[in-house]
Amino acid sequence: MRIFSGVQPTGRKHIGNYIGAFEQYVAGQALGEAIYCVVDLHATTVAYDPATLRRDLYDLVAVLLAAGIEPERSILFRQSDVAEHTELQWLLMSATAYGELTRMTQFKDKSAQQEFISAGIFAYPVLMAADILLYQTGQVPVGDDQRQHLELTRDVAQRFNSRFGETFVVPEGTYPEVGARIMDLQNPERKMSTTGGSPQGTVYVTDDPEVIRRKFRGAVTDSGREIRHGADKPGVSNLLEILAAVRRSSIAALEQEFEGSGYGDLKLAVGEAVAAHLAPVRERYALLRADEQGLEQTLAAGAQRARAIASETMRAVRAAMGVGPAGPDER
Ligand code: AQP
Repeated sequence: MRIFSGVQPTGRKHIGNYIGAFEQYVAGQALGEAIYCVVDLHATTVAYDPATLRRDLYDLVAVLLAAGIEPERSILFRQSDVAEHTELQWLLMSATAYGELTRMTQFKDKSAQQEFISAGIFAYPVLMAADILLYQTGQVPVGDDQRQHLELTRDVAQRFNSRFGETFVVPEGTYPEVGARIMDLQNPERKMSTTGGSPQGTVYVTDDPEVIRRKFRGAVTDSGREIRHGADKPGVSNLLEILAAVRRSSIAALEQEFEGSGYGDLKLAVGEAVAAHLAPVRERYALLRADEQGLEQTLAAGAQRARAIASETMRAVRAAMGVGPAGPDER
């Protein structure tokens, strides 16, 4: 079983990324061959600063290692180090319908935030499909916001296989049972996000424990007093989801535990639990981040292993599509 997921080196990573994706990445290491990619080429599709991109990339690699990704067990690498990603993206463009890309909600949301809407942001889901299919991936651990992109990846793989012959494994998305969509603490109708969130409503993995407690104390809650999960209580539901994820307990058990308590008690408990959960990660992060050369070495070793798998897939893709010279067994 091969597991693959990608993460963008944009801005500071938040507890949505951590709970929705990184904790699944760590767990995935015990389930199969895990491959995790820092997708820097995706980050160039919107307005960005080149120097900041490099810094953000090291920040992210250090966060992933601090979270528990073990580079001896999994492959951790940078997307731009493996040229096969962009080659496969181009070839998959011919198996992707223009209409499919126009229906992507993330394209609509993100392009609405841009002054210059690049062709790159439109073709983003095809690069994501290439990232995944290049490694003959079985499972893709992601947050709920990636569901539509995952479905597109499956459609593209199936279309390619039926047009050119069985070439790709058709991957499944895996989503955490709780915490697949962590919401902004100040606006619980919107997902917690690097680019679209509010500063006080976004809890960063590397936030100081006191800052984490303060952000939870200030979380927006709902009308009424009852602590219960439900569509009419987006603020309380979000807090319950976060607490359930970090404590690894069920929402029902938490509803029972907080029966009769006030919203203030819940906010304090979640702030405390998240601060404690992230404290060791923050400590490991500080040590790892101080050694950029070490981070580069980890990425270089990962890229070498990733390339070996990617080049094999590309041989099969080129042969299936009749691109390049015929291989010895095709003549
Ligand atoms: N709020 C969230 N709840 C649960 N999971 C989330 N993810 C992102 N936000 C949430 C998951 O984190 C992984 C890495 O995401 P990414 O940074 O590569 O891409 P993203 O979705 O663009 O991240 P952001 O922070 O949401 O940035 P914006 O909104 O600026 O694009 C993915 O598996 C994602 O599902």
